Amino acid sequence: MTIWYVCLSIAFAAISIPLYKLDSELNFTKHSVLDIISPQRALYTSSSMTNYQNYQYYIRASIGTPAQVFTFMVDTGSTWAWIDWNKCSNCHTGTKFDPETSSSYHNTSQIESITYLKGSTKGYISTDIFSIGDDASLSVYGHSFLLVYEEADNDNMQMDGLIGFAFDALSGGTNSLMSSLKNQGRIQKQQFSVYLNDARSYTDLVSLGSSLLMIDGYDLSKYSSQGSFTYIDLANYMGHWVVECDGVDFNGTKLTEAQTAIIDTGTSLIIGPQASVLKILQILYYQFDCSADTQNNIYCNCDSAYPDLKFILSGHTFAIKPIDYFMVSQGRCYPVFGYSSSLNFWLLGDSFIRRFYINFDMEKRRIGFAKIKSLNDLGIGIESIPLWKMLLLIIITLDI
Ligand SMILES: *[C@@H]1O[C@H](CO)[C@@H](O)[C@H](O)[C@H]1NC(C)=O
Ligand SMILES: *[C@@H]1O[C@H](CO)[C@@H](O)[C@H](O)[C@H]1NC(C)=O
Ligand SMILES: CC(=O)N[C@H]1CO[C@H](CO)[C@@H](O)[C@@H]1O
Repeated sequence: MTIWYVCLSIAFAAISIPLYKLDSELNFTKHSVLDIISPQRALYTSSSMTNYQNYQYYIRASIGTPAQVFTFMVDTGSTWAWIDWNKCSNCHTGTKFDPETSSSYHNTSQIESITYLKGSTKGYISTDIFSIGDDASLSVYGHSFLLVYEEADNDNMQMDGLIGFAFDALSGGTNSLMSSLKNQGRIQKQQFSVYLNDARSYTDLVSLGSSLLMIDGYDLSKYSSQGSFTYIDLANYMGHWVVECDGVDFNGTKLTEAQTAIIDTGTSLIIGPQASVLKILQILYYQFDCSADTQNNIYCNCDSAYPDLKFILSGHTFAIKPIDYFMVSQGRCYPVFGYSSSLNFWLLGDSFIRRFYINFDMEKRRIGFAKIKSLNDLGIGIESIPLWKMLLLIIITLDI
């Protein structure tokens, strides 16, 4: 079973995935997670949304008149929005859109296909009303999306469709949802912020609160212990949320195979150049308390200490903890990364993003990072506390 999910609209050759297994210990389905609010009020104060094994975060939005409600992946790695057509026979399991019952639906008859790093979709470019939130308070008219009639390799996807939050350059100039919201005067600034909670149990969810996508604003005091964001300008204007990467530091070894990094909520894990990822695994294997199982998967002793993984983005260091790059399975800590020999950049997905409260500023073409509050407030230094104990400590602390 593939345990990560990638959505990035770049065509690539096959990607290799290390054979890390996820078994029943981590196989818990959590409830609630990605809520949306606008600065003024909550569009979602509570919801029955699902954080699927901490690896897929999604929101609810509706299309059409009357509104048909769906779950959508929030993907900063692509721009088009899409939903499956109810006449699609090979599409993945999920709720599908019925255009015949929407009085505001329009079919342009044009066909568009999108190839993601993993998976692909093909559909008719269509327009309809898109509304974010149950009460439809943030809605746009005539928003372009793909009504999908064919797709491949989306079986792992837990949500019905996808909404892209990258730039219009990736959709050939067609308005992204953020652009439509701005053009129709529904938001003031084209910016949004993301908080992904790190829920490893139901208790965590209750303590950490729902994940949140905030459109046209941010709430630093609620999600971060920092008073301001550390902003990094985008490395280019090709359409992605891409920043310069000066290198990656792991226990004093500098990995310089990639010069850029893409911040992608549509990717569950961290994916990088094969050479860099293999070096990380080698360092763990040769310098730390790690071994290889019969299938050559590297796993580590959860009672030992491990280094932070530090990404140096445009001169600023962003460190993630062992808890972010390990997955616990049958008492073993498996480092989880994806890699591809054809990848010359880092794809920093949810396991990186969860460490930060992030402001995506489309107008100034920059990304602001602020350390998240929850873990900082516990005052735990992973370097001095073994990973397994830290996991327990978090759960106990949050239980109080
Ligand atoms: C996860 O749990 C569900 C429900 O108990 C089960 O159907 C599924 O096979 C499990 N998946 C894995 C990978 O163990
Ligand atoms: C959209 O138009 C194309 C071309 O006319 C047609 O083949 C297709 O069935 C239409 N799709 C929908 C959902 O109406
Ligand atoms: C340069 C560096 O940080 N090296 C450390 C790598 O990890 C080992 C084991 O924890 C340390 O002893 C080194 O100091």
